[in-house]
Amino acid sequence: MLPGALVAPDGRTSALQRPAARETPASGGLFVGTRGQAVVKLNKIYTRTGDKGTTGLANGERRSKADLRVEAYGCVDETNACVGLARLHADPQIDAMLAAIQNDLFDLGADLATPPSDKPLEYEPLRVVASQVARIETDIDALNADLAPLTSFVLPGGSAFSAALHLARTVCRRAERVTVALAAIDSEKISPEAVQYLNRLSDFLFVASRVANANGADDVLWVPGKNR
Ligand code: B12
Repeated sequence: MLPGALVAPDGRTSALQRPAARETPASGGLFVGTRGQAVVKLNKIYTRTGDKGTTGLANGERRSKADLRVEAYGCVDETNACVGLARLHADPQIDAMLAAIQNDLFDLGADLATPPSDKPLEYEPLRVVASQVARIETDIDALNADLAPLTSFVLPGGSAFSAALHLARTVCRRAERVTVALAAIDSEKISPEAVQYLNRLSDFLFVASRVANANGADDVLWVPGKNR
């Protein structure tokens, strides 16, 4: 393989080079792994490249750290951290679902960090795909099967697992709002599955939070105006 050749996840290689900024360990980014796969390498960790408040998207483009796209994948990161915390309390069935979700959320981060462009990239960017959204739907259906329908909103809390899932749900919904706001900007594009995934994920986290409250039996429902 040519030095610096880039290798796609499916093994395709190319002598195409990434911009220099992406090839140096100092700025981080793409490296070729021992099995030939493309890998994101976090080695030095502090690169000082962001000290003036900008950061590099996955395509190398510089943006402000306050840019809505950076905010979008930052919120996805927050969601993922909340999911990680929730997993401390998970049973094996939901833990397996959450483990898959944590990996998906990095796919989503990669997707959002790579703006779709009319100008073809020299590689196939990693995007969230419909089957990932469909898997979440299947998981929702499995968990929802034993739950009684609700007659009011649920106060976020109950068991430690349920409270953590509610927190993850609300952060996920923030990620969705920011992603939708990003998509509304004329000069920005996002893949449709990115929003679908976040929308479905918050529903999954809600249903899972009910399962985590004794299948809904321990849910405390909102009583409108109760304490007035
Ligand atoms: C998005 C992102 C994140 C996301 C996580 C990634 C995600 N996907 O969600 C978030 C926001 C969570 C994050 C967090 C952090 N990050 Co970060 N992150 C990035 C960023 C912008 C993109 C990385 C990425 O997701 N790439 C996705 C992969 C799939 O894309 P790709 O590399 O383009 O891979 C494709 C290519 O290989 C392609 N391909 C390429 N060439 C070719 C050629 C051909 C022919 C073909 C066919 C294909 C092909 O195929 C792949 C699939 O599409 C990079 C900056 C950059 N410019 O790379 C920093 C970067 C990797 N992060 C960095 C750091 C330091 C961190 C944090 C430690 C920061 C912190 N203090 O919190 C944390 C670590 C968190 C953790 N849990 O590990 C540094 C690493 C520096 C270093 N070298 O050590 C970077 C380089 C930023 C920087 N400072 O410059 N990060």
